[in-house]
Amino acid sequence: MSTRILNASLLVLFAMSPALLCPLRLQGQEKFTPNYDESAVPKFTLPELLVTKDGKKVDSEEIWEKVRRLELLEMFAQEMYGPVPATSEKMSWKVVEEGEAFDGLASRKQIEIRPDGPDGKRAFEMLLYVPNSAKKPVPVFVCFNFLGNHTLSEDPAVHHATWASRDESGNEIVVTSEIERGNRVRRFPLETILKRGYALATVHYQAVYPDDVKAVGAPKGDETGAISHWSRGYSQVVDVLTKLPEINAKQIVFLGHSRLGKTSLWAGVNDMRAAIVISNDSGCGGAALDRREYGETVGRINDAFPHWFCENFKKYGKAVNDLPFDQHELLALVAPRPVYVASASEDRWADPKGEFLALMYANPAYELYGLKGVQETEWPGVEQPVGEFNGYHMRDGKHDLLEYDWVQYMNFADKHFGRK
Ligand code: GTR
Repeated sequence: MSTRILNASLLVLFAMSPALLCPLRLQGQEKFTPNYDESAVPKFTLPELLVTKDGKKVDSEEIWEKVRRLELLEMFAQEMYGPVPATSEKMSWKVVEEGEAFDGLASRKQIEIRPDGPDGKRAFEMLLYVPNSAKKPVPVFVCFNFLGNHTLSEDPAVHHATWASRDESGNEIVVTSEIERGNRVRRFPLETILKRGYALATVHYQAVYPDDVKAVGAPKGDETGAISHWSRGYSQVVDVLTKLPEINAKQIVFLGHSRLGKTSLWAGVNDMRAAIVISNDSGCGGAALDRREYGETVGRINDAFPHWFCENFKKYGKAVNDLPFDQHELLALVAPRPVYVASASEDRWADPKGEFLALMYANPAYELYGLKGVQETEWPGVEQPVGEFNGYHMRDGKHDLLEYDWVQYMNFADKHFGRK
């Protein structure tokens, strides 16, 4: 194996900047101009959430769970994400470092996880902070990060991000991120989180599966795409967390931003151990309705990221109305567990209104359980969190995950976990 260092600016460009990327013409592809005109959103009819494929009405929890939920799960796996591979019983893990952090506010563990067992080649590190003063076991947010565990804070003990990948000739390489420590502090207000009694478990997403079509190739047919691989990473983390006595296995929250918001949703749909599922600015392929074609579209996302979804999804790029589902049905698959969707006012690329509408149209699945989803029928204004059982807010500003968002998520989790 050789070692290659990616320089910071390159990584930032490819991992972080939808606004920078969207006007670019992708090699060999038509130029994409996003629609930002609400009056140009095409008229569409959403597939019926509570009608089975053979036309039967879903009017009970039982028919939902035994028939409709399974149909939808299968369709999303086959036509969009590719199935999430099961975690392996052979998976092994060990604490490779532990200590105190943030002047005694938290205990830190760095845990090496080997998905294929102790002799397996692949490994990734989970960073876990647990608040010291909170009564154990504590609730936990699982939130993967983009640039490495060492970018969450200035904590000097956190290992630098490295991950296995392949170069253009297919040779295995180890990539080390040169991003400086603490670069992503704004996305993880750790002291706020820890002081409210929540633990945080995070993993650098590329350590789980490279976000690079040259390295991983594009999946064929209904083969597993990158979002499903990252989703399995969330479940692997849960496999470990549920064995730690300091963690409350019944209070695990899945959260992710952007492509990782698509991931936290799909991971939470597949893994019932997620007690609450939260999508932050997940947009196209996440919470936003596919059929609205506002901002990023199914066609554009498949062109730009051919490895994120399975190949079958590509056929809907020019025929979005042929999709046998829409994203409200993905959110409904979280039921009867609470789901929270958040947007940002300037994040038009992710279609904030389409994210809200999908949540609203997921309500009927919750109503089967006697639960009230969002009760607002109008898209709420900036920084007016809404919702009864489920939740939504639109933060003021750009595509990002910021303290304002975290505070809403903790308020929401407090409510559902019966915390003061
Ligand atoms: C963009 C992509 C979005 C979103 C974003 C991100 O380039 O178009 O769907 O996932 O990346 O993950 O930052």
